[in-house]
Amino acid sequence: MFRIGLLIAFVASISGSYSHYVFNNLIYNDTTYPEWQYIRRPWNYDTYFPLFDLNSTQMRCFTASNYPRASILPVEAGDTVGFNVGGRIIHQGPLLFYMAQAGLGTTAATTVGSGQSWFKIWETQPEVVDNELAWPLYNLMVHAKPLLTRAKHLRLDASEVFVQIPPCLPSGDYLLRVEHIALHIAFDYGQAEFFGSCAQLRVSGSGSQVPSPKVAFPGAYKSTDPGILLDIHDDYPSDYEYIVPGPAVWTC
Ligand SMILES: *[C@@H]1O[C@H](CO)[C@@H](O)[C@H](O)[C@H]1NC(C)=O
Ligand SMILES: *[C@@H]1O[C@H](CO)[C@@H](O)[C@H](O)[C@H]1NC(C)=O
Ligand SMILES: [Cu+2]
Repeated sequence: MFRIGLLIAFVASISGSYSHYVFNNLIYNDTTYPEWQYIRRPWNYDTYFPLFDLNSTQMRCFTASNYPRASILPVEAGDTVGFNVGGRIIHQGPLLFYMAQAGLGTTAATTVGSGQSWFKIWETQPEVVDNELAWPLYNLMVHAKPLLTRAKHLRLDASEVFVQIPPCLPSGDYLLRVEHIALHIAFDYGQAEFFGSCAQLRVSGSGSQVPSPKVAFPGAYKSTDPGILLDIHDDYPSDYEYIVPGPAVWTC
């Protein structure tokens, strides 16, 4: 009885909102702004529940249709912008950042991010730890053995994540999309978990390079992508090259 009680408590804690995460505060110039001031409130802001449907238009900014209007933060190309993480990034998987310029006649507050408009500006690579894939950013390991041997992936860390706005980015209004893909049960088809949100930025600067390649959400990912359908707990050689989902990173 005691063991069963423990197991249920543990499973409840990994499936509840307590253990998941959202990106809720923008951080800029050492200031952490209020929740959803410059970030579009995502559909799971109160549940922290993961999105599984990579075919959904929610893959753009993770919003529900009724999110409150957010403001636009002025930044300079080359500046570093961060997101505070509500909860903690506890699952293993890549952290990615994308941007999309606001469509013609729209602003960062009104653009929907449709079409081939998204380019990737950052992605994290795993390392092989104990023959499994592990993302070093989240590096305080919680060992839950022997209750769930597969729970080795549970790690606590990463309460803030940061990215540099490319210095050569042309000025204009942009969405900055942060995404974390949790892969701890991705060996089951369709079980990769997607978390993310979009900040609304007005970028100034004198950059003139054209970002590429650009992809659409949904469309950028497939359920069978080698970086989405895989067992990260498999037996990997130390030189294993993980293929990060989505396009190549655009660099200046
Ligand atoms: C951020 O810091 C820079 C440099 O100190 C300053 O020029 C800019 O006005 C600040 N912007 C905001 C929104 O705080
Ligand atoms: C996404 O759509 C494709 C094509 O219809 C389908 O094969 C796949 O199972 C879908 N993925 C999910 C997670 O629903
Ligand atoms: Cu999860």
